[in-house]
Amino acid sequence: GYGPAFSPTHPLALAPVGSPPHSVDGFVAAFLAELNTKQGVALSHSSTNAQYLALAGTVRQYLMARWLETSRKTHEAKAKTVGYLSAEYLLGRQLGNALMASDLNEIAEKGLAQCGIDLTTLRNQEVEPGLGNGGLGRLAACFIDSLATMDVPCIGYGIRYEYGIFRQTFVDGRQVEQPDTWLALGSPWEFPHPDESVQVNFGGYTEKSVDADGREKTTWVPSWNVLGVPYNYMVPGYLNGRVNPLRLWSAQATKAFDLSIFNAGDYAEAVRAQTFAENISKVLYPEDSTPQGKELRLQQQYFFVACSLRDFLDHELEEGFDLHDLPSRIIFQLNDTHPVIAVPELMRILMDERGFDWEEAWEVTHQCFAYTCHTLLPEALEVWSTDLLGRLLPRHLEIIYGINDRFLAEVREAFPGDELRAGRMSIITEYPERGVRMAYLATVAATKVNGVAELHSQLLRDKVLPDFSALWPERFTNVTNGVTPRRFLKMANPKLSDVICDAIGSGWVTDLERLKELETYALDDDFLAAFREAKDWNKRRLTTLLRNRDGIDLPDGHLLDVMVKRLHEYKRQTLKLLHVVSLYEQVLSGKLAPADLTPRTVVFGAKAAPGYRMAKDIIHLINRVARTVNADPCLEGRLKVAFPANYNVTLAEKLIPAADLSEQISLAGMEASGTGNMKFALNGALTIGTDDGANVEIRRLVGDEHFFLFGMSEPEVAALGARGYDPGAYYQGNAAIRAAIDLINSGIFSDGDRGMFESVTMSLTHHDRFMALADFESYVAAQARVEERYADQESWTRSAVLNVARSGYFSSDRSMRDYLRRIWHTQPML
Ligand code: Z15
Repeated sequence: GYGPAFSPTHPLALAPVGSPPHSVDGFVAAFLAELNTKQGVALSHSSTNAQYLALAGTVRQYLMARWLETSRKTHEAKAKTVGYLSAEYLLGRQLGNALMASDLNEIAEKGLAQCGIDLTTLRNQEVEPGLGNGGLGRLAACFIDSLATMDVPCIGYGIRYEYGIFRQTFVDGRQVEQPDTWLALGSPWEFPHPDESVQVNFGGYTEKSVDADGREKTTWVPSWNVLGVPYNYMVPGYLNGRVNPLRLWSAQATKAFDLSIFNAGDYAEAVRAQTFAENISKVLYPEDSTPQGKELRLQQQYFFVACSLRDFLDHELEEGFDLHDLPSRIIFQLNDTHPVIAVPELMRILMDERGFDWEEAWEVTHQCFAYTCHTLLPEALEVWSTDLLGRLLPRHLEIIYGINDRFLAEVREAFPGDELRAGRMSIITEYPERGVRMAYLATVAATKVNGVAELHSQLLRDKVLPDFSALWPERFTNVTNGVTPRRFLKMANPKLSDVICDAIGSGWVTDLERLKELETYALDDDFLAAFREAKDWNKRRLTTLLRNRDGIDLPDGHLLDVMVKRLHEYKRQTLKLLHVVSLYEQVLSGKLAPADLTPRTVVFGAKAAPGYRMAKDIIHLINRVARTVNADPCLEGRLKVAFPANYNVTLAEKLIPAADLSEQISLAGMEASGTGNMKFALNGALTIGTDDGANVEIRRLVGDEHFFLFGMSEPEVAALGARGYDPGAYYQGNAAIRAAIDLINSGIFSDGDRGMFESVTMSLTHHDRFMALADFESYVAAQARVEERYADQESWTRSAVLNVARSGYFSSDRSMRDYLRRIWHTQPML
């Protein structure tokens, strides 16, 4: 049996757990009941979508009882909970994960087959919830998966965007964005709870008064409000019966608001107001690492944070709970600065609503928050203008000033007479306009501040927040990112998973360091053959997918060289592209015989923020290079470029397992961590990469011989920057660079239009902040080492196996253990 026996007298009156039964017959019965009574169709007349919804509903039934039971146990134990606050969750498809977590894969496959339905077809029906941009949102999804699997109480809080990250299409090689209508065909994984809606206030002014005891009191008199409606998603642990909630908030107009306008007789105005309120959760901002500072974005941030705090305080804690003890029950993890407005919000609640004085409120608030920084790019650090903040959240701005005053007093006490330092550290900046530096606010408030890889955490201390780490050295720590082995190895790579299980059993799925046991198999010919067979199978699967999805032909037998990530200049997609153009140019000019090319297909996947001109120009260039290179017979089919549109989690799950070579080529000191790098290594791709982010740790663990390092180190980058980077010198001084850039400027990729890619080539040769040309020679040399190794398939495969065997550290389960021990001080239940 599953779970405790049904007890009608139990206060929660839970239905029988484990029903419907874990059997093919039980599954079919439940599935048909879902199809008939929930979807309202007969099997014989049902669409694929109706079948998918019915299947999702059936799987949901299995998880439901576990969910209620988890919630009951957690409340009963009064366990400390992790409140993960994140504006993004890039979840990926839910069906496969839910089937895996509840061990229903085989049963579902057999049951559906009895109904004449193919499980894979239904899986492909699902539109993934793309409620995030890239690494930061996917990290949140990995973390909540790991916490559920490790039996740690966690509530993920976020926003239920009606439109997630845009769908990317290419028109004449240029990116065109389409709205992501992920909810259009129904959304079977969510449970709306309008009964638990929360009101969120905005605008207005504050009033000071003196209460009966002579204490000064502040009241916020807001001018408008919206309703936050929670939608719960199940976050199932892997085969452990735990299901944690992910609670995403959707904005709705409040009744009171509507009514006052309706009563005034202005029907159209009332409807407009409703639309205005609902705009708040309408769409995900598509910028990754470059915030836009738009009012609606600040509304989103406060909206979900206010809902989440209210939800936890009013619905998760028992009535009459003494909020002085709040830190024993919750730690709110701030995923970047996006939710940092939670800090003044908790202060406001404690002081204005619960009668705490400042010191008491600050003590509790300080213990309840921890902050993760995900960047080093100055333009990625959020600053909200005090003008905007004062209009939207006047009380919060007052509190932020209060925090800053007390903080600066502390700085002056620690460093008497050092006014420069106090000025540097102020949460309030005066330039280019008066604004609140959200990263400083987060750092001042948090018990712990962490970076996301060792190098990043070091640079965070030394370069981004040096004054803060001097003041509070013990506050700073590192937690290196990780990825969930369930989705990104077991589910995405079933063939390799089987090969691994045959060798070392299945314990690695929840204890990834066990992959170490594969090391001895790196010399076992049968194992190497099975490993290579899995890689070939993954390549065939990808070939079929790209043919059907994009009309792209992947040639057989090529080295599959993959660069997938958001398009950003610091990630240097242009460096990879210059390598391609250079190979092409050498063949065109007769310097290289096509027969000497290692047969190679370069795959790009990347979305550009819609307003990021240079990124969109680079996408255009990649597509134009692909068009020309792929069609030129002089290459004899030995060099291809594939750029499937709309790279997302679903595509990643097929692409990564097929890759031979993982491109992680950011300028050292720019990529905070990277997590794609971990997924590739774990799936047996070798990395060509700079000494940046988590690449540093990957290389250290897999070993130098199994990793292709190139490029300047971070200190070398800093030194070159200090001397002054002169890209023109590299262009003039390196014939291959000059030939490649000149080929782009020749118009060969642009129907003779020599100016089409001027923005890109001018940037590379005149003012490239990310020094692509400086690393070109070293990159090309590393690619030559790649080709040499690849020519020896046995040696390559051995390195690939060792990459898998030594990547156990990069499980997000390990990241969660680090957060638990270093930051949260909570424990798994049982
Ligand atoms: C984002 O995806 C990341 C950082 C940001 O500041 C924003 Cl706004 C979005 C990424 C980092 O670029 C990447 O290096 C890191 O691995 C990821 O967050 C998760 O920490």
